[in-house]
Amino acid sequence: MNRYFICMEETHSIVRQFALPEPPTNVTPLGEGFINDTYLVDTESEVKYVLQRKNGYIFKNIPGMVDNICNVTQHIRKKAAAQGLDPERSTIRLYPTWDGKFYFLDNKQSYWVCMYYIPDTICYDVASSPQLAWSGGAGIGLFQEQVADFTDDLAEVLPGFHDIRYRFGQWEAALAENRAGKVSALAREIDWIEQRKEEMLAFKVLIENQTIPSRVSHNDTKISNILFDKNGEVLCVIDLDTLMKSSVLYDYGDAIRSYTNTATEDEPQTNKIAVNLPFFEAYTQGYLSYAHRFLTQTEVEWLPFAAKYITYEQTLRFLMDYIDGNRYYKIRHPEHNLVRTHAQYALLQSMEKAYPQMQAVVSEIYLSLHFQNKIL
Ligand code: GN1
Ligand code: MG
Repeated sequence: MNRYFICMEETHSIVRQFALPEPPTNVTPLGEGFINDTYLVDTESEVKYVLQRKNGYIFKNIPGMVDNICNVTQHIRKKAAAQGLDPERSTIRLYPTWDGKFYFLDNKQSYWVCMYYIPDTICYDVASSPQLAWSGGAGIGLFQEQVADFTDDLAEVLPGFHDIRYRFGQWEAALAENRAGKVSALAREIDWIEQRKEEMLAFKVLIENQTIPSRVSHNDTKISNILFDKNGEVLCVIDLDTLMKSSVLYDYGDAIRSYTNTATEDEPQTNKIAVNLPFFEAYTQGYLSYAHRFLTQTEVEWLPFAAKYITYEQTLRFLMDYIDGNRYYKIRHPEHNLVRTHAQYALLQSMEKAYPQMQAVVSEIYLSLHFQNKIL
């Protein structure tokens, strides 16, 4: 109770550093992000804001991240206006501090940002229908299309983020350090990672030699990072912390990892976890309805593999954090990262079984969109 009070007092004084059009009244915790601390800011009117403390343990260049966000969201607002969409509901808007910066650095060296809260929106943790999955796919396709002609530099906020070669380096170091003393009890889980190293690296080589191109991508497209309106239509992609130039296949893979899971990311009963193929098909339909216009044929061919790649990478990241003493992801209990590891691995296994169907679905949708394009 006391801690909560102090924390809320602190957030009140932080939010007053930002030049908001309306003065803040209440500040309360918001959402379930694994990384940052997020608060909802009320005002006397209907207008609300979101205050967020960025995670300085993970993000080492927060001014660079904030620059990325300001530049890309400005680009999206212009695009959205030209497309007849409401720019203020099509992306996030950061507010400056009274001295004109888009972040505030407090006396504990924590970085804060403040943004407009887009009203009448819903955020989901799991997809509840194929329609919602379709809409989420269309949202990422539209986002990628809107940023496809953004040519300015972007800070590489998290170097090696989806680079499995880099992750294997971290993995070796974590195993050698054995910080939480768990390694000897995890032979089975470690083997899940080791067995698949080669096929994952083979995909990474295609990105390294630019057979698969680099584009502006979001890099964290799980369903809870998308806002939907009350009719289930996608509005915009949020949590732009990981905007970088990398392969857009990671965005597709990360979204499939989350939209097609029949259970939550930390479901302890792994027999409840599988890839939902109708949702896979719906997401892919929505996504390719935009993305077929700019993806190369090679990118399209590798979409199903990207889903396995990101699910594998996520299994590795949860397990590595468990081995490392839970320093990266927020956890609710000491075994949380191990439960998440098992859940991701169950999803990966299900994708491996369903892989031929996933490939067939992608190529059928792509071909039919191309055929329609030719005859229109
Ligand atoms: C983190 O910030 P959040 O909760 O949207 C993580 C993602 C993981 C995800 C797992 C910067 O995303 O990479 O896929 O958790 N973000 C970062 O749910 O590491
Ligand atoms: Mg995030």
